Amino acid sequence: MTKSFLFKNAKFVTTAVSFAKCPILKDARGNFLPEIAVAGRSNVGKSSLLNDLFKAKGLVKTSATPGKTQCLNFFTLNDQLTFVDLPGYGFARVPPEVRKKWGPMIQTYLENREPLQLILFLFDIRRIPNEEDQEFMEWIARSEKAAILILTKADKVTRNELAANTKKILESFACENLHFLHYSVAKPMGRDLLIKMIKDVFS
Ligand SMILES: Nc1nc2c(ncn2[C@@H]2O[C@H](COP(=O)(O)OP(=O)(O)OP(=O)(O)O)[C@@H](O)[C@H]2O)c(=O)[nH]1
Ligand SMILES: [Mg+2]
Repeated sequence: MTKSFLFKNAKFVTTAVSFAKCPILKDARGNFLPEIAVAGRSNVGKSSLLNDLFKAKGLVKTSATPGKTQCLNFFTLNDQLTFVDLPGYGFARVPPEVRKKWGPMIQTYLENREPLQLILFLFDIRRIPNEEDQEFMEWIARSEKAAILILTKADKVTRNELAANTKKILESFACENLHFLHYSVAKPMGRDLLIKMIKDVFS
């Protein structure tokens, strides 16, 4: 059966400070709502992408200062899907005791969260993956969930750079059959394609 998902009526549900505190979200029939996690380096544009996708300015807190999202923030869309805004990794200025908690929390979530069906891995189109990014990609692979690589801030590069950087990033991650797309909240770009790709995962 193909289910039609409506990309409207986004609601903030709760903030979880640990894996154990993640909410159980079910539909009227008692089935888990399919869950989509939004992951990636700090400041890559995770919260901005969610606001853009939801067409709900300000529902998800964004910031020019990296490290804004420090917990797992849960949102539902039309009471059909759950989206989770994950804390960003790789931000050096976060105190070590906080960083020590984040890594295991995100890893535990990705590998054990039952309703989780899709991981959106956001990566800045202007960067080349480093060791930390590769490690994160390995966590995603280990979770054995569907994943889409989203190359963000596409408005910040020229057309030529977009093509050249995309090639380098995909080569560096060396993941076969990895679905990817370009996204920009500023231009705007990628929203319709992302919605289509999400629907395809659940059809
Ligand atoms: N030019 C441009 N700027 C963007 C885009 N997406 C996000 N930004 C900016 O990037 C900064 C970080 O955005 P956030 O959405 O808060 O990033 P985040 O990944 O949620 O960051 P953390 O919560 O710290 O992990 C903000 O200043 C945004 O305005 C984009 O597509 N284009
Ligand atoms: Mg954020």
